[in-house]
Amino acid sequence: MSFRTADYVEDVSPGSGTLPPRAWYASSDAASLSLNGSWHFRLSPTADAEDAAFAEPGYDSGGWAEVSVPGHWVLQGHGSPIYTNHRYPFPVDPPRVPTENPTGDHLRVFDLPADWPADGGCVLRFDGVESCARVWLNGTDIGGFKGSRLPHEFAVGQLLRPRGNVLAVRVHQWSAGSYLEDQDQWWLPGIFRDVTLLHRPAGAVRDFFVHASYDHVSGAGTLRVDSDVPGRVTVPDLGVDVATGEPVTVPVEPWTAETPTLYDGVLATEGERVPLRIGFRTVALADGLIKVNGRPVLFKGVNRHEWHPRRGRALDRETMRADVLLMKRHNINAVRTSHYPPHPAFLSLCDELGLWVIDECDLETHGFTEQGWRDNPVDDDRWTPALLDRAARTVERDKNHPSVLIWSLGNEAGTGRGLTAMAEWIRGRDSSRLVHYEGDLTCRDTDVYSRMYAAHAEVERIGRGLDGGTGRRRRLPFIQCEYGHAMGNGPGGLADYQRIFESYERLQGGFVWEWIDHGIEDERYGFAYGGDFGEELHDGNFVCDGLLFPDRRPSPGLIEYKKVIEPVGIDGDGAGGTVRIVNKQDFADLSAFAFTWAYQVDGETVESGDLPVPALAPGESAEVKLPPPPPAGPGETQGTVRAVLAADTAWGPRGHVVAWGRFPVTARQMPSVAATARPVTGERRITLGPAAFDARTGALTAIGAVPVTGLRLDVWRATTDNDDGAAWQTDTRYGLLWRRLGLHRMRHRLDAVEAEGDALTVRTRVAPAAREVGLATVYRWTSDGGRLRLTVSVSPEGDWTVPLPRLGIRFGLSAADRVRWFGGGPGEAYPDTRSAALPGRWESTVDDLQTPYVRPQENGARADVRWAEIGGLRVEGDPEFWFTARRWTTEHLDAAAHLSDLTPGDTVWVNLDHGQHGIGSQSCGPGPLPRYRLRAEPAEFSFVFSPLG
Ligand code: IPT
Repeated sequence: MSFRTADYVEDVSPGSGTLPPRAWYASSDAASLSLNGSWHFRLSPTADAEDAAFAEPGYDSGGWAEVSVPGHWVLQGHGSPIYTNHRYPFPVDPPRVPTENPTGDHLRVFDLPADWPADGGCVLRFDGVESCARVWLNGTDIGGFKGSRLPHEFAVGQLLRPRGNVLAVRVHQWSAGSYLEDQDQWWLPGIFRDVTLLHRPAGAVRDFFVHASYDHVSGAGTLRVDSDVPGRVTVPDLGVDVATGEPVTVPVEPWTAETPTLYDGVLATEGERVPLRIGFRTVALADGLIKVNGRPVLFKGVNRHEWHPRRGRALDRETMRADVLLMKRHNINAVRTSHYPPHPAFLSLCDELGLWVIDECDLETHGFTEQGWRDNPVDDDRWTPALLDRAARTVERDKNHPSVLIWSLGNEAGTGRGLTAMAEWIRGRDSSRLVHYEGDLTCRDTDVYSRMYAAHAEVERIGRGLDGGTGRRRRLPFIQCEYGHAMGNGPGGLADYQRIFESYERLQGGFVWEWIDHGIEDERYGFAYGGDFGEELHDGNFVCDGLLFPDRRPSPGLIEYKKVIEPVGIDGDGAGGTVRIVNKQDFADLSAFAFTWAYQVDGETVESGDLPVPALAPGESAEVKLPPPPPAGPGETQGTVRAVLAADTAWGPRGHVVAWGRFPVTARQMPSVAATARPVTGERRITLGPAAFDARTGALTAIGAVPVTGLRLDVWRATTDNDDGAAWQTDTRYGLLWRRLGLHRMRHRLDAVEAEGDALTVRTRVAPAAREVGLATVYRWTSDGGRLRLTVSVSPEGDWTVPLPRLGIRFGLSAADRVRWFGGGPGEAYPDTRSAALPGRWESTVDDLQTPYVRPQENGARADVRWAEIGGLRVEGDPEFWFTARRWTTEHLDAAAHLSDLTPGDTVWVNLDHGQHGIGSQSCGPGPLPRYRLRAEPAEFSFVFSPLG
C-alpha cells in the first residue's frame, strides 16, 4: 500500500489543466470579478488528511475559520512562519517533501453579478499561491499548479452558474516546487495574490506583445503590436491607427527611467478593448555596455522583495506605490525584483514613474550548496519543463512593460543545463531584452557579468578589465546584482563603491541588498525575526537587512544611499567662490531642477538665494559662480548649494531636495580655556572651577549643579551585524575578535590622582582581564573658573592587532531629555556612512536619537559635532567628536535581542567619541576599508564643559 496519495504535490511537473501563459492586463470593457476577500479555511497537518468532499457544492463549511485572500494563513493565526536563508527547512530528497505538510483548504461561494454576460468564456486567474494548489470549481477538479509567484489561469466558462458557485482551493505548503523556491525569506504559504474571474467575450484579446523601440539617431519610435487575435492598434497622440502585426514608425519621446514618457493606446479586437501604455525604448548590448536608446546606463538600484510587516508578501496597491515613491524620492533608478516576479501592478508603477527593472524568475535552489550542489534541479532534465514553465510565465506576463530591461533567470541556483534552456527559450521569445544570471562565472547564458558583494578592490579591477575570466565574460559589462548588505547599522562603504562605479565605463552600477527588513509585527517583540516562532532551523535576523525598517520608515542606510547616488554632483570650492555642478543623469538635462545657494555661520543660515545653473546635458559639468560669502567673523562659515525639483512631478513635490553640496568657507576656531583656576583639595572632594571630583578616585561628580556619574574612557560598542560578520566569512571578523580580546569588559585601574598646579590629573590603565594589552589613559582637567576642559591622552600598550570599536569617553546624566547640537545631522553617521550627515544646528529628544534596528546594536552617533547641549551641560569638542546619548548602557544594548528588551533607566548615558570604527558590510560582504579602521594608536582629544543657564 502506498501512502503517497497526493502525488501531484511531489510531481516535478509545473501542473495540469492550466492555460498557456500570456500577458497580464486589465481589459477596458470585458467584465471581471474579484474573488479577493474572506474565504472559509481549514488547516490540515498533511497533504491528504482530508478528502476532496469539501469541494462539492452543498458541503457545510460552517465550522471553518476565515482567512483573508490575498493572504498567508500563517500570518492569520494558523500555524507559524519559518525563516531560513538558504537551508531547506525539510530533508533534501528531491522531489519528496515531508509528510507533515501544512495544507490549507480554501472555500469561497460566489454569485455572478446580475449583468455578467452570458456569452463567451471565462478565465479564473490566480496571481500567486504558495506553493502548490489544487482547484475545484463546482465540484469539478480543474487542475493544479506550482510556481508560487506566477499567474496561473483556468478556462472555467462551462462550469459557471449564475449563483452559488463553489470555488475550492487546496494549498500545500510544501511541494516539489519548494525545491525551486529557496529564496532567502520567510516560508509563507497561502493564496497571497489576487484571485480574479475574467469574462472572455467572443473575439477577445488573448495574448499580445507590444514591441516599441526607439531609434536614438532618428528620434523615431517603431511600434508593432503582435496579437494572436487580430485587431487594430490606435495611439491618438501619435496619430497611429494600424492593424496588429503591422509596424509603424513615428517621431516620439523615448521612455527612460528619468523621463518615463508613456503613450496611451488601445488594442481593439472584435470582442475587447485593451488599454496600452506604450514606452518606446531600445535596450542593447553594444560596445560591451548595456545601452538604452544608445546610451550606457548606470544602475543605482535596490533589490526588492515584496514585504509588509502584517501581510507578508500579500501587498496592496498603496504599499507598492509607496515603495516606488520612496525609491524615486531617494534617487534610486533601478530595481531587481529579487527573487521572483513581483505583483504585476508594481511593474506598471515602474513604467509610470520611471525605474529600470531586472525582472527575475521565481527560481532559487540555494540549499543544494549544502551538498556540493548534488541533485540540483537546474542540472537535471526532469526538472527542465518546470524551469521553462517559470521562464515562460515570467516573460509572457511581463513582456509589455517598458521598465523591464533585463530578464534574470533566477538567483543562487548553481549552474546547469536547465538554466541554459531557460536562457535559450527567453532569447527566442524576446530578443529585445538582455539576460542576467549571477550564479555562473563563465556568463555562458548571460549578457552581463554580474556578481554579488565583491569588494571595492575587485570591482575596481573588473572596471579596469583586469579580472581575467574567459572570452565571453571579458566582453561583457559589469554590475553588482547585490552589494551593500543593509543589515542592521550600515551598509558602510557605499560612497566608495559609487566613486568606483562612476570611474570605469564597464561598471554599470549595482543593486543594494535589500529594500526592506522582513520583520513581522509582533506583540512580544515589536518586530519578530527568524527563531521567534520556535523554528527548528532558522537564520535569525538575517531576514532584516533592508534600507527600510519593516514599517517602511527609511533607515539611515537609505538616507546615505540617496546622498551617494545623487543625480547632480555639487562640489563647492569656498575659496574661489564657485561651485562645480555635474549632471550625473544618463538622459535628462538639468531643467527639471532649480538650484539654491546659502551661507551658514556656525550652522545658522545667514544669506541665501536662487542660483542660476545652465541646463547641462547628461555628463556635462560647469563651474558656477556663487555670490560672495558674508564678511569673515569669528564664526565658522560654510556654503551650501542644493538642487531641488523645480516643479511638482508624479513622484515628488516642487522643492524636494535631490542633491546638495556643503563646503567650508572659513574654518572653525577651537575652544580655548585659560587654565586660571586651581584644583582645591578638600577632605572628600576636589573642586576645580565649576566641577567637583571624588578626592580618592579622581572621578568627576558634578559640573555646577549637574551631577555626573561614571565618566571614563570607553572603547566598546554593542557590535553591529556588520561587526559580527556572517558565519561563513573567511575574512577577519572584528566583532568576534573584540569580544575574544575582552574589549566589552575593560577594567579601569587607578594609578594616580594628582591635584597640582593648574590641573587635576588622573592616571589610569584600561585593559581586559587575561590580556596584556592595555590603554594607558590620562585625564587632565583644567578650568578658567567658569568652564572645564578635559584632555584625554591614550597610549596603547602591548601588541594591539585589532582596531578599537570606538575611542572616547562616556558618562551618565540623571536628567536629560532634549539635545541640541552643531554638527552632522539630522541622522546617525559612522566613518564610512557619513555622506549624508549635513553639518548644521539640530535638535532632538534622546529617544529620537535612537535608530530602531530590529535587532538592537550600536546606533545613533552624530558625526563632526562641534558642540552639544544636553542635561544642563554644554560640551565643545577639540577636535569635533561623535555624539551618542541613550537611556540604557552599551552593555544593555549589547545584550538586547529585540527592541522590546530595551527599557529606559533613570540615567542618560552619553558617549563623546574621538573615533569610531567603520561599519562595512561584512554581514554579507567585505568589512570596512582599511582607511575606516580605528587603529589603536596614541591619541589625544579634549572636551570643554560648561553648565548651562
Ligand atoms: C545572497 C542572496 O542572493 C540573497 O537572497 C540574500 O540571501 C543575500 O545573500 C544575503 O542577505 S547569497 C549570499 C551567499 C552571498
